[in-house]
Amino acid sequence: MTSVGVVKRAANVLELTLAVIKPDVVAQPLKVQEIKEIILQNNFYFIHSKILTWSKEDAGKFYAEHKGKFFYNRLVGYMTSGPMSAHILARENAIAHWRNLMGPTKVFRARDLAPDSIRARYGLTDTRNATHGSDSPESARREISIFFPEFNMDEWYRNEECNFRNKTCKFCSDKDIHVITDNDGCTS
Ligand code: 3AN
Repeated sequence: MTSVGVVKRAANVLELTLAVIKPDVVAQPLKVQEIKEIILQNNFYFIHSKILTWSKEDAGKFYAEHKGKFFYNRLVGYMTSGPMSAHILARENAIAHWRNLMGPTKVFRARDLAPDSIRARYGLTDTRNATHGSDSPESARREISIFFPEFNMDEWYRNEECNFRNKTCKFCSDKDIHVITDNDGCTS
């Protein structure tokens, strides 16, 4: 358990987003730890976490919208070069907040416009930009289903969302997820 893992209770419905720490960062465990600390300090809940390595087919499915662009082959090569750390995060306004923490897609733009952002601090180039985050509720649903096919988002909203919003949770660092530590307060 870590002390920054206790999340302030949220007033509004939690939103889910996909956060991915990309292969070159995962190869450096201290950097992964630092990024997770940033996520925890920003009051996100880790709902599910996994380490996984993509095949070229997996990358092609995920980045179908970029097929044909000049950076596509470089992007697929990079994203299949080693394990990634993937997380379903929950928070009020999770999608916008995580993208804001990451900063602009292009690392040099991030360094200029948002020097404290994750991509400015941990990114190397426009392709090797450290992290990924969904950009809309529709992308979050699609991307979470690709990374976590076993996760049922509708069921989570029906059965779990109110628990994470109303109960006390702690971050369990050995499993990389938040766990609920009390049994009262769930009103919906
Ligand atoms: P984001 O990840 O910020 O949503 P997208 O979806 O436009 O950005 O791009 C997906 C990924 O493609 C980026 N994370 C980055 O790795 C790569 N990429 C995007 N634009 C470029 C570019 N101009 N040059 C090289 N790689 C790029």
